[in-house]
Amino acid sequence: MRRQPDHKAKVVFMGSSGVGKTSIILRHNGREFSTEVTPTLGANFVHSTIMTQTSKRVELEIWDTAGSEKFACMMPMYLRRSRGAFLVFDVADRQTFTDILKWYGELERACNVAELSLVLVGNKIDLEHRRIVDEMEGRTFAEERNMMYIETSALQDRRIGEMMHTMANQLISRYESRHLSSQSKVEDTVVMTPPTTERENKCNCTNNV
Ligand SMILES: Nc1nc2c(ncn2[C@@H]2O[C@H](COP(=O)(O)OP(=O)(O)O)[C@@H](O)[C@H]2O)c(=O)[nH]1
Ligand SMILES: [Mg+2]
Repeated sequence: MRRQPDHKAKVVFMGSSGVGKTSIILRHNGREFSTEVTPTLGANFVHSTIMTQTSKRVELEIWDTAGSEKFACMMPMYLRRSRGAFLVFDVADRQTFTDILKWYGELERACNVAELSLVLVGNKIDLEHRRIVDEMEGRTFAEERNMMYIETSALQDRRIGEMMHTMANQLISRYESRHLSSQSKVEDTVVMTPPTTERENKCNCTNNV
């Protein structure tokens, strides 16, 4: 019989359009890299079970924005009940790094950031010759906001697994410290919202990217 997860958590991807969020998720999901990524995954989330360094099974419900990063009004709904967030920028595009402040602000508006596991992700490190944001700058920014930091390449499949493990390790240690005295094993059951259709995703607010 399949072992039940020790912990389940919703995690979201945030970051400006084009930084590689969908590519990272597809890569993690075992798909080949494609230069022509459709803006949606067909569904808004995928499930992935990660074994942590303490041999705990953490089931992640990984949400892609499905294009909704273009609409500020989608964010509160998207972030609802999330336990963790990956904030992604493109190391070869400074504007996407500057935009991280805006995404962080969205998180602060919608959630209690102190309770979230946050990972800042500098993607596209294969574009080393075009790199604008160096590792030290990214790392310092992350440390100042209590986030972990990792650099990845979805194109070359570099450190994608490690970024998921970083998140899972952080989630389980937070979960265990919250429930130190409790007997319950799986508490944060995620409400499975059916995927929204493209049409339902449209809203009337201004495009914020
Ligand atoms: N060179 C390079 N290109 C990437 C990488 N990740 C994604 N891309 C490309 O960047 C573009 C945008 O990717 P996408 O996953 O749609 O970004 P999203 O809008 O953040 O979901 C696509 O053309 C991808 O092929 C990477 O690690 N390196
Ligand atoms: Mg996308």
